[in-house]
Amino acid sequence: MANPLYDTLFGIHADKSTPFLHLSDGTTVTHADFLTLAARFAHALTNAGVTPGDRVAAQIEKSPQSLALYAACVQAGIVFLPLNTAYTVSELTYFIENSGARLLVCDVAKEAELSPMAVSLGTETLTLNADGSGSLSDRAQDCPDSFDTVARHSDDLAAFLYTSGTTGRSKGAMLTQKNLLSNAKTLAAYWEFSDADTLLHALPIFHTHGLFVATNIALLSGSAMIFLPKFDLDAVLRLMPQATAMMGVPTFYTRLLADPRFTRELTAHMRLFISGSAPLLAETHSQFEGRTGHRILERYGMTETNMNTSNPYTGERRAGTVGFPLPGVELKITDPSTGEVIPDGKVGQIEVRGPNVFKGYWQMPEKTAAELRSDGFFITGDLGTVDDDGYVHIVGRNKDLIISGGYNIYPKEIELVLDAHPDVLESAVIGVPHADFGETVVGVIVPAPGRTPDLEAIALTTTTALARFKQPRKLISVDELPRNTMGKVQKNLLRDAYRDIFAAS
Ligand code: MCA
Ligand code: AMP
Repeated sequence: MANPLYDTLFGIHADKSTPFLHLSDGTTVTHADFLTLAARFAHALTNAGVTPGDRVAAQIEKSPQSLALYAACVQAGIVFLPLNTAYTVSELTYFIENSGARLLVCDVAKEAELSPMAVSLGTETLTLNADGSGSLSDRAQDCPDSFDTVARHSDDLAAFLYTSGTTGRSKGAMLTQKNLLSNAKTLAAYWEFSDADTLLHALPIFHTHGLFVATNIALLSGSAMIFLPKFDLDAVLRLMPQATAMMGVPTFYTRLLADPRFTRELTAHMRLFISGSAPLLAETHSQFEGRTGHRILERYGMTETNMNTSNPYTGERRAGTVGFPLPGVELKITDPSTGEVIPDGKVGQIEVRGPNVFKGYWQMPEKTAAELRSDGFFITGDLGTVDDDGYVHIVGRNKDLIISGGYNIYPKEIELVLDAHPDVLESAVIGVPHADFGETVVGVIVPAPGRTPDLEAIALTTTTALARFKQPRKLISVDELPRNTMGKVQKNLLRDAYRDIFAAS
């Protein structure tokens, strides 16, 4: 038995001295070098007692080594669990405990605060730093440079990605080898990636977009990547002339457009710009075309499903739409209350089915059953419509979600933290328009009876509980929250009331 994901993405490059990662210091990691690194890591993981099916959690900076840890996990049949580097100890504790991770890999700078928590949960800790050093690398150094790939079935788990929920509890989305591989194959073909491409990679690699969409496609098609530690405008502008394609969240494109150095000449040789993870404003789409002559290709996906729809590579890339269902993906628009299909042109909830759709939420059968129908359709929580030409439009969300700079933020999680403060009776967290991040977080609180809330002190409590990107950028105190006759908080009224407070940021 083989290991389809490893064989198809990584194994095909064995012994090839072709360039894989171009780094910002001018050096290049070849495919062969990368696979050697991955094989040594696979030995180090196995020597540490990690066995196939175990979870390895990683909160590490983006580097060739951190990407090699992903490859090592795939090769050794280990479930890879990447975590946002912004998460706090409190958030990490939940992920480690819930996933039952066997091993946590973190930066040495975080080891002192994370290790006691990991020990208490029976999880070993190793370190991997941004420069590639650390105890994992030390252990890998003398290991053999090849590793016997562990056989896996296409339905075996390859990765866990945690996604928050409307109840405030994060859920581990279980992604199989087939989920990842089928989507990579579809996208690489749909977007015509080849070994002639160089992908400008400035996304983080702890989410679907940067890890699976970008990296898996590059691996599958033999493309090289300009592998930047993060989105750094100067570096992106400097290195774009060496790239043929770029993937980004809308913030990447608005930041580029705000810089006069971003010109038609700079992008003349580029083949493709792709946007996703958050809505791309039609205005950004047309400004981009006006400046560069390129039409950004927008696509739509989720952690649970990988990519579902895409505008066409050849054919009209229609602004304000997310294109057509990808080959092999079925999409229907249903009535949220009955689940019945509703006619084209009408707005309803988007449901999708295909080999891309995940296996369920880790140890949460009720939540899985609530969102993944027994016939395989996944209820995305997005509201949309399909126009006469078949283009899918996302018009809203049936879930309480804020997307800031491409990161998903579930208000409930923040409301639970605010509500726990003694000065707070209740709270409502909303997303308001923000020029850079698309949306940003505002917390509206009602003081507890007889208390005068100290907003700065309340804000401080969010800093230990929540990653920086989730922390409200503004707290507002009101006498009461607007409610409908059913007693439900009317967040739309709050959004309307505060929609301009960050408009010019
Ligand atoms: C950083 N900060 C943020 C965000 N990022 N705050 C809100 N939202 C954010 N996204 C904080 C920093 O901690 C800092 O806090 C302050 O904002 C300013 O930081 P800045 O230097 O401007 O930020 P940055 O480092 O340049 O990052 C912005 C970014 C980054 C480049 C937009 O967030 C990013 O790379 N986003 C991509 C996310 C992504 O890959 N999403 C895909 C998810 P302080 O106040 O302390 O200074 S996968 C997905 O959604 C699905 C499957 C899909 O369809 O793809
Ligand atoms: P995540 O939970 O990080 O996987 O984010 C998935 C959510 O991001 C989707 O359910 C959508 O609400 C949103 N999303 C992703 N791509 C797009 C897009 N191109 N346009 C609008 N929303 C998007």
